[in-house]
Amino acid sequence: MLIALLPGDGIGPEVIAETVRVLDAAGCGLVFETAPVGGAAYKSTGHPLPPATLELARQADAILFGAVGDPDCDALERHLRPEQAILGLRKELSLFSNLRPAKLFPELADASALRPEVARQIDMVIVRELNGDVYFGEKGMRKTKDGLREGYDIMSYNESEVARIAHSGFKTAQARRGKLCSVDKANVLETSQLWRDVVIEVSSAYPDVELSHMYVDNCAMQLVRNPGQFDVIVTGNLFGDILSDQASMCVGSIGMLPSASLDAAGKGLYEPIHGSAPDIAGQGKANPLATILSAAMMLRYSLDRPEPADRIEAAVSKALAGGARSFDLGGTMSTAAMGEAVIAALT
Ligand code: GGG
Repeated sequence: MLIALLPGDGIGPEVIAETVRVLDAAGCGLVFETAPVGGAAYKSTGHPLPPATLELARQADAILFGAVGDPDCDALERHLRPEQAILGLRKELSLFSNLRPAKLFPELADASALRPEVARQIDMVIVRELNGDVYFGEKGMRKTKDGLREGYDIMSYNESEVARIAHSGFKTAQARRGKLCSVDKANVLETSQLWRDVVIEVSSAYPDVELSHMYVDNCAMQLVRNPGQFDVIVTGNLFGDILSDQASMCVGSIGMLPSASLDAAGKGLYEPIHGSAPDIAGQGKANPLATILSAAMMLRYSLDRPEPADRIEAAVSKALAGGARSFDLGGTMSTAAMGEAVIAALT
């Protein structure tokens, strides 16, 4: 099985290195081929997503991605910025369904931003749409009639884009506790009104799933007030981006949340939800667990290898129970020491 390794920028290479060590130690027998992406790729090739990197991603059985984002590139035109690499990969490969599980490891109840008894209730998946919304709508800068600069990003969804992510949400809920909450802003946004209408239409194919709707502002509040009410949340690109960062702090740290970005056939890109964290890059302070857990999702969803996926997840749990704590979790262990702790816990 060929894995395209795209470490990217900042802490990306550090968390990817530990993840490869864990996959090797778990005896997964994977073949890795590395390619530049993001700011690193811009600096070496002049493009954040070079054609050779995209081709490798197409050919591979799965993609393991670190993070992109580099302050050196802040002044570049938007199409050359590092973040365009991940948006380009998602769009080019039709990776429209982003699964972001948020579940508290019981050992991390004290690291949560919530009271431990509330944090312990969290066990949800956020299903974020990845190919539409303001990220991909027409955007630009213009002058108003009064001569003021005005930026704009068009938010748009068509019904087929909403229907396919709705199916992902319903199927994810069917495989779990059977509850789907669709999150929108239908009281204000036309895109959200369409979103709600289409989700309701799709729901007739899933009579076994209990569907509810929630405005995104209420959802942000409910995530800290009563997160145990959520099983699966399905939402758009922008809302999902924000809500999943919020959910990550409810389970201890943004360094803990993995993700899978899937196409209709199950091909996937796997990445931590965190970015490149340039403030701690190169210091060995990054938490590699979100990437290691993303690799476990890769084994399960794209490579049909549930056994090593289970073992890696169990090893993360055991390492945490044994006291492994990186800086974001209130500890002092380095990125490499965290990887080592997971390897030592593999059975
Ligand atoms: N590993 C996630 C990452 O690199 N995030 C940086 C980023 O630009 N993300 C945009 C997004 O998730 O929509």
